[in-house]
Amino acid sequence: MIIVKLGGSVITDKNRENTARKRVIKRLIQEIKKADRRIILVHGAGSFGHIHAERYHLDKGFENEEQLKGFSITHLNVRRLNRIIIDCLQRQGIPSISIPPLSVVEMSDGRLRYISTGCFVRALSLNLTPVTFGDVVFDERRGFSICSGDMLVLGLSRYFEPERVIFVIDEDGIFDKDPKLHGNAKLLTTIDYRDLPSSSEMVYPDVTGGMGGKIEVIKRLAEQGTEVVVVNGNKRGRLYRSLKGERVKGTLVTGG
Ligand code: IP8
Repeated sequence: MIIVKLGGSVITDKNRENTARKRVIKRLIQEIKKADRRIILVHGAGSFGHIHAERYHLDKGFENEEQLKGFSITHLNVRRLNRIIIDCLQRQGIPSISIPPLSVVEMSDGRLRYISTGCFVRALSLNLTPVTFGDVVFDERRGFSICSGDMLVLGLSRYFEPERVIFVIDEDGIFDKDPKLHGNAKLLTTIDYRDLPSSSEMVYPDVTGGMGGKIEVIKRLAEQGTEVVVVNGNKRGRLYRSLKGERVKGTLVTGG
C-alpha cells in the first residue's frame, strides 16, 4: 500500500481563496487510476484552509469566541475541497470515501495524539480508497488545533507501514535551499534523511510550517524506515511513474 499526499499548492491556487485547480486535480487522479495501486489519499487544504486558519489565528488554539466562527468556516471549506476531490475520484471510477480528521483525530498541545484507524482499515479491505485531508480538529489542551495533511501521513504511516509515501508538491522535489528565493538552488535527487537541510533553512511560513514542517515529517518517516519520494505534481506522469515504482525527476529520501 502506498500513501499519496497531494499538496495544497498543487491542487489549489494558494493565493485565491477557495480556488481549486480542477484540471490538475483531474489529471493527478487519472494518473492514480492508471497506476492501479492500493492507496490512502491525503490532501492538503491550500486556499480552502490556510487563508481562513490564518485570518482567525487558529494555530494559536482557542483564545476567543470569534475563532469559533473561524473553526467552523475553515472546516466547512476544507470539506468543500475534499468534496471536489471525492467527486473527481468518483468520476474517474475510483470508489472512495472521505474520512474527516475532525471526527477521527485527537490532538494534544498541537501534536497528534490519536487517529482512529478503523475506517481506513475497513475501507482498504473492501478496496475503497480512504481519503483524508488537512483539517481543524479538537485538541485536549488548546481546544482545537490544525492537523496538517503531513501529520496525518506520519500518523497513518506508523500504523499502516506503507511501502512508500509519495509527496506531490509544486516543485521538482527537495532543494538544498528554497528554490523560490534562490535561483541557484540544487535539486537533491537521492538523499539520506540525516543529510536533509535543517527545517529552519527551509521555512517559508504558513500555519502548518510550510516546507520546513514537511522536511521534519519526511525525516521522521525515513527514520522509521519508510521510503519517501517527493515529486512535482505540475509535471504530467511523475505521480503515475512514482506509483509504478519508477525513478522520476524528484527526491528519493532514504535511511532508517
Ligand atoms: O494543507 C492544513 O493542512 P495542510 C489544514 O496539509 C488547515 O498543511 C485547516 C489549514
